[in-house]
Amino acid sequence: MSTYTRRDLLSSATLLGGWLTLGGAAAVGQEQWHEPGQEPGGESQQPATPRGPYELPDLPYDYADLEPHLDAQTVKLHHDVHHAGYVEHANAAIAELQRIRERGGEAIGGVRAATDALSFNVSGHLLHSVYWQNMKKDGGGEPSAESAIAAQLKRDFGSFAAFCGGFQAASQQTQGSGWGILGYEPVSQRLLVLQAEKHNNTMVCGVVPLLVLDVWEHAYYLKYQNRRSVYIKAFMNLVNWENVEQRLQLARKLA
Ligand code: MN3
Repeated sequence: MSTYTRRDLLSSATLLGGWLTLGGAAAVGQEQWHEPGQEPGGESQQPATPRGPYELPDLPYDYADLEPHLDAQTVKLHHDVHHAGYVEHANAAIAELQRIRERGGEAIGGVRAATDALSFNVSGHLLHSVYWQNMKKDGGGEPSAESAIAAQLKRDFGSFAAFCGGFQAASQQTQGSGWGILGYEPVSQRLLVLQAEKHNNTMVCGVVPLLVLDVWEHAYYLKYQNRRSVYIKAFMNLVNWENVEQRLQLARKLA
């Protein structure tokens, strides 16, 4: 971390979909507040809705650009409704924890519930932010032979094909709703293929996600119904390997 300046960290925020900006949650406690339908100084008894620190990122393409692999309706609902919900609830959890602290932390049960909501919703927001950037129109194939990600996939998994097999199997076999994840583990400086159940369970602490595959049913059911394996194969045709390469280059600076 010594060579990784705060400016690097901040400039990488967009690329990493916010994953590395947790330390930058200096924003926590500095939230800007607004109360829908209420003028400043009003007397609503409803809790204020926090505007931040998390925000829904724009998609880096149009809804229909990922067809035929992902249909426009799925992408629109997934981003505009599901991802937006995680952002809203992540901000609400931050706000609730702030309120508990201001009350002196006496509501211990409230801390438990708000911290659980924080883990689930912040993880959901960050993973979706990476997921959108991991895809592009006319993606797929293999990473450039000269890229660092190509070399490290071969070093850590034996071959690109072996990585693909493991990544797709992890995604396919994720129990219930969750994610298949290719991540960089900074202590061993190795790539790992992981599963996340829901958004936050069974993850390895400190792993930086480089390539993530949402296998919640909302990610594919409209087009693929119960055929998760077909969706997974379709996703591989969308992978933006240049984005994965950029994430690896930044993650290596954490070692
Ligand atoms: Mn999702």
